[in-house]
Amino acid sequence: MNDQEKYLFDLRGYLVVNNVLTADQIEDLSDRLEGQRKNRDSQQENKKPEIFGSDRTVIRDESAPAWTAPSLLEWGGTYIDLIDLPTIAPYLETLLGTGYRLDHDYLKIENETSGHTLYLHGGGQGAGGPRDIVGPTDGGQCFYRYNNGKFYNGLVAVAFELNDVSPESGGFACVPGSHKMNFPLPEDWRISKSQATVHQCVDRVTANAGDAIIFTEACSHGTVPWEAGGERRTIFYKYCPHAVTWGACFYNADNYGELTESQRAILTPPSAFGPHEHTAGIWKRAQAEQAELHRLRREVAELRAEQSDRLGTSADS
Ligand SMILES: O=C(O)CCC(=O)C(=O)O
Repeated sequence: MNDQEKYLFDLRGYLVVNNVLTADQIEDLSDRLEGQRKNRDSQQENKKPEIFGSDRTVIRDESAPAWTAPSLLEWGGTYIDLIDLPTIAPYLETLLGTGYRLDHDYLKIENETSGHTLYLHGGGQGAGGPRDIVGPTDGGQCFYRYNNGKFYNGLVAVAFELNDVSPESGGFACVPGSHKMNFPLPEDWRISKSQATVHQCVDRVTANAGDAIIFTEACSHGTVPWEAGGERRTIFYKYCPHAVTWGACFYNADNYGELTESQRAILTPPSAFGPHEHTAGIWKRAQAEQAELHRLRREVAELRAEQSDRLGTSADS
């Protein structure tokens, strides 16, 4: 992260980094997404807006273990590479310090039918509250500061764009500089149902396919309603300092195939120690317990099936 980028991030609370993804990576991410969309369309009504992955606040599948939730990481390929992308890692290390962790991930699609409303959230001191989707209280989760030559952020989002986004289309927007605000966002600027009513203090940020918008959740931000043809398909990976958590669930690194040591470290659940041998030992045990739970559930299901077959057979004879 060079000096100009540090200046801009401190000034505005966000940064656009061009060409962080190669053409091959964009293609792989798109292909895997479109495969999932086809699958989903055949399984259920075409729900709008389309959101994949999980912000890890709800459990939709009752058979899923409590502390892991669905994730884009299950799609494999480049979705795994995004955990620790060489073009992004130096920014995260500067903004979050060493030992940062991936907290949650999701992907959303905007188009003319997705019906989004700009709902500004986050913003300096005192974010949170019943009207702010960053959380029901300001638990200090939206912090931003620069002190003694270091950045401190409570959550840093990396938004990877799979399509070009022009200023008049819609997409990511924020109130630049609001990560340092001492006053709450004026309520009547928070919600805009069309582009015509978006307040002039809001920056609409443009980006091309393969670019990443890196922003601090402490900046008031949201999605400007999409008023153009085509689609915006954006992947969000959100990172915390190692001792912080936003999600109520964590990643089980055993669920996503072969990972590098560094990727596994970034998936470590939160603690003051970060990816340290003591915490690693504790989570290894939790992962073994989760594997055992899956095995036992399978065994019980098989025994129940055998029993009901036997009962069915003896009732017939
Ligand atoms: O659509 C966007 O880029 C904004 C997403 C957003 O509001 C968020 O990730 O909290």
